[in-house]
Amino acid sequence: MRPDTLLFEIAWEVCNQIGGIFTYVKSRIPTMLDNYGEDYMLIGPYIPEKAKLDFRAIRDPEDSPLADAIQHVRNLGHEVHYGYWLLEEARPKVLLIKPTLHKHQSDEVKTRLWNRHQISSIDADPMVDQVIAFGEIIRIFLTELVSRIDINQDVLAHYHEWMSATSLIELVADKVRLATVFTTHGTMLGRYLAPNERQFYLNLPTYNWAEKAKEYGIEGKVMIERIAAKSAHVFVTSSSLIARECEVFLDRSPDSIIRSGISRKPGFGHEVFEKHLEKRSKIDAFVKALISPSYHVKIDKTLYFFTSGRYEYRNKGFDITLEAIARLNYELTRVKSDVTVVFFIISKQPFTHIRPEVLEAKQRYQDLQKICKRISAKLGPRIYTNVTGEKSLRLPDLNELVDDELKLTWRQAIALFKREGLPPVTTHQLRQEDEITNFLMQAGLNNNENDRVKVIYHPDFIDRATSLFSMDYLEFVRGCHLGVFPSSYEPWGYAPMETVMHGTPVITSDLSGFGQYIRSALDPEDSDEVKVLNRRYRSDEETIHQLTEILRSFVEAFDNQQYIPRSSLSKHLMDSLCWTELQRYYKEIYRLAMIRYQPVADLY
Ligand code: 1S3
Repeated sequence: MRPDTLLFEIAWEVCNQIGGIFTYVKSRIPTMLDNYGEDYMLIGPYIPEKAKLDFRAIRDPEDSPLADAIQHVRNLGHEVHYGYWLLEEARPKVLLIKPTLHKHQSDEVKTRLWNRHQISSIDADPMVDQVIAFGEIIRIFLTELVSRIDINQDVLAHYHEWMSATSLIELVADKVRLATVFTTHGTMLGRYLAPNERQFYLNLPTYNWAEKAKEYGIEGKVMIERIAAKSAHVFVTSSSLIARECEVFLDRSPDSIIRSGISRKPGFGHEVFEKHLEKRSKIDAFVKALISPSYHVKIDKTLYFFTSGRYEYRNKGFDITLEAIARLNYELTRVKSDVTVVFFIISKQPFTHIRPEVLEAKQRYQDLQKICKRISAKLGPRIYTNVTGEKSLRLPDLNELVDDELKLTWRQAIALFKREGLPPVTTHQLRQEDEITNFLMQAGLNNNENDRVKVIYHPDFIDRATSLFSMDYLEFVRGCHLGVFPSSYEPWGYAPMETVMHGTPVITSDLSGFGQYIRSALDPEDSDEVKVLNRRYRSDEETIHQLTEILRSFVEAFDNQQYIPRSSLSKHLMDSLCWTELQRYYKEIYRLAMIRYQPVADLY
């Protein structure tokens, strides 16, 4: 690949967090900038409420093919924003495109997609309409850009998942002068069939993709995915699990399987433990604020478990996890354990606002802390004067040392802090009940004082700017004791990988790409840090049983030894999961894409 090749990375989750593709793209950016610098740019959808958090518009570049191409798209009436994606690690350039078209334009594009590629969008859902609009505007932009740049400058477009890919199909069909790579992070049919069909993996070779796409009403999406996979100069996925689906559902084996990574190594040994203690104290504060207005909770006998990810109830194993924690609660209550487990569920579901009782509890807890600080500030000098004065060596009566005003403020703060009801289970007001709340209700997991497992369902991703925990997601992960991810469909699995790499032990499954990789790299039977559940040949009931047992023995080990393990993967294993190490595979596939797109004559 020539050094000045322009590289576009195109994904629906650029500046738009929905699931793991966001983490993938975001974490790879520092390495991409190190390698491609100013020639690297991302393209994503413009979603105003998300863009306002981490996008900053800047003036268009002057007198350049890029500026002309952006202007061309705007002249056609499309809304395009050029600026920086404001990440902690880096600030890459991004182009955000409002994914809408006028009705007549949309009809025209849909007709073209049907005539040229048999992509059906009759009765398309609003998501498909947006995807088609997004793709059309990218097509116009890249066509224009390529026509304006020097003939000797190469362009490569790396697309992720079907939502980004209609322009790939069109640009290749139009023979526009650019190389394309398509990465699929799962397949549409896999996502739909895995949770609904019995023995999905066993029956995989027997499925007829067209019949199944029709049965599940996802023909348009599947066709976009299939044609993108077939059209791309290079086709990639992240695990052998998905590679097999690609053969059956997309009729193309990936050219390459590249595991996913993280941007930098999160540290070793005591550093990991110190960070855990620091972050844990913030979670302690949140839990005390939420629970102690209702009843006392012994923080030094409390463990924090969590699960997180895209809201796919069965695929991400939320169903198995909830059943296991309900059984764990039953078991711990039966043996009258004095350990409390607080179980956090972090996902994204439509909500209207953070529940006022959660914000109030946080505020009142902070007020109490301030009063405590005022009391100790006053007490300190008074105790000192008292013991150095004439009554020296006598223990002072602390009550006498606090004045009435402070006592009153304290009593009032306590009265306000206490509440009648139980601690809230859900931190945000959901627009409607979902499978998680229904399960919790039905299982009676409502944060009763006697329950040994308390649940906090946080239906929003954790982001530093808006975080109820006063930290970002990875800091929260560091503060917890265990991550639980028994997925039944998990192409790779960022959540378990990031968790264990940040020092928190994790449970994953043999149906996740990461779980399979870790099994090949270390023996999970002997490992405290990663447990890999056997889901592939087991029933749900067997998996729930196995998971409950692992959770129970984790609690037991903590109760017996008061020891909270932190994980420390070997340096070699950590390195193998860092983008700096994995980048060489991308260099190879980019090179392959350039070779394939050039007419053979051009190579000589
Ligand atoms: C996908 O995101 P998801 O949460 O929808 O892509 C991720 C990055 O490759 C992957 O880790 C995850 O398993 C997939 O499911």
